Amino acid sequence: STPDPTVPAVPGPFTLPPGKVALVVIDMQRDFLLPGGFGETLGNDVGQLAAVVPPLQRVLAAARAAGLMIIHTREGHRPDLADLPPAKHRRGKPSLRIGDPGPYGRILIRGEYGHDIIDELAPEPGELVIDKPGKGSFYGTDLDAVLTEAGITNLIVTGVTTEVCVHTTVREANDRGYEVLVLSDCVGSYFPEFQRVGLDMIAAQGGIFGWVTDSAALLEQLA
Ligand code: TIU
Repeated sequence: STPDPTVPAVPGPFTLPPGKVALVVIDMQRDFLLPGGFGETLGNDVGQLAAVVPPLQRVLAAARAAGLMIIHTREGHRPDLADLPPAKHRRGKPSLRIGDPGPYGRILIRGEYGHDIIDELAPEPGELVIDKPGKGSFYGTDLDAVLTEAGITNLIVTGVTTEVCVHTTVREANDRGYEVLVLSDCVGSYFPEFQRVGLDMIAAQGGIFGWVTDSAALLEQLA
């Protein structure tokens, strides 16, 4: 049998076992990416995240063509806020809080326009959308059960933001035994220094949480 394909990465080649790889696209929601959404109400420059969209569109198209399992996540809460911990509701000094009416509907509430994924990366029929109440994609969701049932062992992780929902998800996945590859140009942070250090932290110590490469390296293997 031929060896499984690999992608050049840091700290070493990342294996793509056929049928066992899923692409995870984290929280590419209007509330995080568009002016006036939750990300901006937290005081962030949402323009920092825009560069992620074109390479992520290319990766999504290639993953679809290669037949990879594709999972989108969305951070958000029930309209009655029953799943919103008061500590999360209170946190920070945002100009608008979760559940408040904003320019794209109620901030980070399921079913609202701003809570949904940007048009450029809209899920296609058959792709899984995981709604999550926290920063990690495993906490309070059935993601682990879904991946286990599908026989997925390796995750390619993309989305926003690098040091918050991406990092939390990568750490959760690593502790659950998944091999995780993060695409440096397909994850984004409001803070350039967090982007750099966040990526370094994943691959340091021989890959303490996982591997890091860029979209071009992956696309060569998926083509
Ligand atoms: N604030 C911030 O950087 N991120 C979040 O609140 N959620 C995600 O990262 N998705």
